[in-house]
Amino acid sequence: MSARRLFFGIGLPEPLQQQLVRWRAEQFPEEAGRPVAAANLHITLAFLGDVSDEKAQGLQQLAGRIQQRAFNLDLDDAGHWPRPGVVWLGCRQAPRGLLQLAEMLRAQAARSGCHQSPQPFHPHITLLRNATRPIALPPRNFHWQFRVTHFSLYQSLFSQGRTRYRCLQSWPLSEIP
Ligand code: 2AM
Repeated sequence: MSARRLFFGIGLPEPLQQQLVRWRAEQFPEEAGRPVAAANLHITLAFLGDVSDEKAQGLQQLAGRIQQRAFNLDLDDAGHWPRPGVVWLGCRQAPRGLLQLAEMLRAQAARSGCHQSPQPFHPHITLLRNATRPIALPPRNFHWQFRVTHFSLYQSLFSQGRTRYRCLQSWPLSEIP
């Protein structure tokens, strides 16, 4: 049976992707790591791994039942995880809506047999990969905000040496007060 590498995540508005890429180019020297392509900047909510079409359908149905409010996300934190070699952007205080959404998707994934990392969820946007050497992080004088109005299921594709994420389906978050 065919299996696709899938994850639930939050995409970024394109103007923000462009801003982040410009900022990254100013802040980090080339040797710091491999920059993630602008279109690939995202926040992973739940990583599913290689999933059969049948299992993906079940997960899509469950995702459609989630009732969750839209929320604002403040990007005001950055960090470096030397072991996986990741430089990331995140939030000093993650909004409750984000944590609840990830918690639900991760619980549904676990119940459907997708192994979930035992590490606590730390929402982040990976900016650089292969960043295994010590680096100086930029001063924390940056702040971007965007409204998260939907979440999506993505397929991770790798071809011709490049990773690309294809959005398979999106679900809206409610704006009702
Ligand atoms: P990362 O950005 O922290 O590397 C698609 O591969 C997305 O799923 C990436 O954002 C990646 O997170 C995340 N991901 C990949 N493999 C993972 C794993 N084994 N556990 C959790 N998240 C993973």
